[in-house]
Amino acid sequence: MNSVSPVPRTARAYPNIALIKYWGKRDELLHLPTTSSLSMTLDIFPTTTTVTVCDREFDEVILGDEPAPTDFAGKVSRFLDLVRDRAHDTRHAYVHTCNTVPLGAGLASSAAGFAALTVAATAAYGLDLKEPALTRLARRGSGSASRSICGGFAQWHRGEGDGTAGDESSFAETLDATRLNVALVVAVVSAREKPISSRAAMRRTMETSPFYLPWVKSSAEDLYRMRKAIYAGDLPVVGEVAERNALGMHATMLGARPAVRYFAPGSMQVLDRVLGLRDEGVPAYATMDAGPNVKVLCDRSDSSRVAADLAEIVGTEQVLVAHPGPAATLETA
Ligand code: 2P0
Repeated sequence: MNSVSPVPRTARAYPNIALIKYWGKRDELLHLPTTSSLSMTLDIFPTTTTVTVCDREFDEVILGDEPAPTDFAGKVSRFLDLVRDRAHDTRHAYVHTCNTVPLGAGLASSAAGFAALTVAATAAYGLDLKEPALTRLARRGSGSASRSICGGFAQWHRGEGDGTAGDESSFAETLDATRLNVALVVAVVSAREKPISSRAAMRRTMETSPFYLPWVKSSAEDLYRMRKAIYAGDLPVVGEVAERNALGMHATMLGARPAVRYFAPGSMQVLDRVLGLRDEGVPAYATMDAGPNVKVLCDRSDSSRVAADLAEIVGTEQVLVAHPGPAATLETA
């Protein structure tokens, strides 16, 4: 048993949007992905989480001002078991988490949530983990959380092999993107609840879609081109590769049985507008995740123009502008 004093430890982390997507696991327990992915951490809607180790019989999880729903609390508790195991400490914890993502904004809160929990919980249990180890642990909560440990642009490596070898080699790291000066404009098309969770949808896609393996193969080529373009500050290549990688991921879902379709009529309208912007000489590129909302990558200097155009389709209130944001951080005790 560790003799850590029950000091509350607080961490903050931000959502990320993948430009090369994660869609499918080769190991469901260790959350080892089929492909490497690449993302931008945002500067909006952080999750702030405080973990206090204490002598109580159960973990207590508070979400905002209320006790967390049972399934949410269960996920947090199972994640804390991984931390306790590493810290050789069996004590339970009080967890308070505040998530600022507006309901239905289409910015998955699980990435920021598990990244903040990873940083706060490891500190609370007295573990001193460096960034690669934090990203590997965050991955066990939610795959995409590994990328929210890093600031700016990050690559989550699929890793090689299975079991321990896979676990040790599947981590995220920050990429040099100093030559890119971008914004991500989010068009909230619908606040409707997802028809199917991304975890279930990616499993079904892998198991039933004939388009899945070709996408996995092309994703490796996309990643190679994207990394070079990010380093060179080449927005048109970054954007074109991001757009085709995302549309390819959605194509794999449309081939699943039964099909998984996250597109809504408004998504198509926004995608059309993005093509229109390009025709008008504005480099703007779309990406979509497990929902109908569309995120548009553009130069920072074009973000007002892009936001105004998208507001004509979805309404001003439904447009958010984000930029590359910070890594997950621990508040000083
Ligand atoms: C991504 N998504 O790369 C992809 C694109 C959604 C579409 O990561 O099962 O919540 O917890 O590892 O990380 C959403 O999946 O899934 C996701 P789990 P996660 O951002």
